[in-house]
Amino acid sequence: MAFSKKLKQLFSSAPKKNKWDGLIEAYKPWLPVTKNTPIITLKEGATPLIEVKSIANRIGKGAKVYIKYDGLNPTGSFKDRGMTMAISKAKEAGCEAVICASTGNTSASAAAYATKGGMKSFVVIPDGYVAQGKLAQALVYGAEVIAIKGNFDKALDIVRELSEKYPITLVNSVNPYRLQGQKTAAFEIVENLGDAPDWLCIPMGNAGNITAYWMGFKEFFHAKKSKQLPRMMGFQASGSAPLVENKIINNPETIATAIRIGNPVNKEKALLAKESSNGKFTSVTDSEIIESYKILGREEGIFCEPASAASVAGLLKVKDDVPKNSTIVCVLTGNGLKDPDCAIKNNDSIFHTGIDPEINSIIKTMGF
Ligand code: AN7
Repeated sequence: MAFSKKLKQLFSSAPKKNKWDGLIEAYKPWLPVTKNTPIITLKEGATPLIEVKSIANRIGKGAKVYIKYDGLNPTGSFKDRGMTMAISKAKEAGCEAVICASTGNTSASAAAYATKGGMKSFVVIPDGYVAQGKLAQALVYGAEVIAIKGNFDKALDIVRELSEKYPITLVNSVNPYRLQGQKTAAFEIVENLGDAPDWLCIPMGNAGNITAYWMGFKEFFHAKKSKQLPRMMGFQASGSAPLVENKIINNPETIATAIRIGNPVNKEKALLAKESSNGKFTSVTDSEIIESYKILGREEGIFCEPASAASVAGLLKVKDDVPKNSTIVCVLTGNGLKDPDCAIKNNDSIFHTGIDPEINSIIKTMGF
């Protein structure tokens, strides 16, 4: 057989990967888009659901635990799900510039999608409290970065007022299209598991994501795509837990800078999600967050940012409440690469430095 014919055969029998054109294409009937909406996408969504036995073993009772690894979105966080919608709708409305306040991930995502859509982006961040990776992203994606001497809550107050007075679209989660896009993560979980889980564990900052997940689970339940609804288990860092303590926190503090938020804008909606799902909000300490962060890295090969590890830390904290044979999904909202400083400071691995570049000294270092 001629070589070229063989080659042709080989290619035609190669398995074809399913085509994925982003979550708006995938879930169009469920989203507020029309044929006139220009779809601005970086092919976000379709993130993996990974079983994590090391967490299940710590719970026992036949629990099955999965990670929804949303840190694998194009800019490394779940924000891309909401941003593809917010930016597409802003483009449809003829908007030329967008603005957001951010603890980091929203700014990275807004910058990337605005650029993809040919729009300008301004991001207002708390000076000194945004992880390096996120700041790097906003700058590389071409945002204009404004770091203020104040926290996220202050930044959000400012951008809300600004967007009311000037022709610039606000893309924080007060923008309803954001939550519409984010609800698709719940759709994916139901499709992967064949039903909704018993529990959904999720970190909360501004509480937009928990609101979006609840919306997604309800929509699929009412469309009979799932037989049940999950209990919504929300977790906050203990130094920054306005939803657990039921009061505004004026000076929120936590190692999980992504959720360093003292006055969540989606508070009412999140409380409704908790009440209607028979859920529970609990706080976890920074050391509990770091403990889970390390377990995920060392025992599962999953690197998330500290805010994301709050969902797993929370699950382990309330593990005595887990009913027998439960299916639980923990959402890991952001990629570990976002916050390299935290990673370098918080691990139990061996790191030899200043070693002579000779085989003998390396062998000695290795303990042989
Ligand atoms: C990794 O980027 O608020 O409860 O400005 O980055 O929907 O606010 C980030 C929030 C969880 C909390 N995990 O989500 C921002 C911002 C990570 C995050 C949250 C955030 P919400």
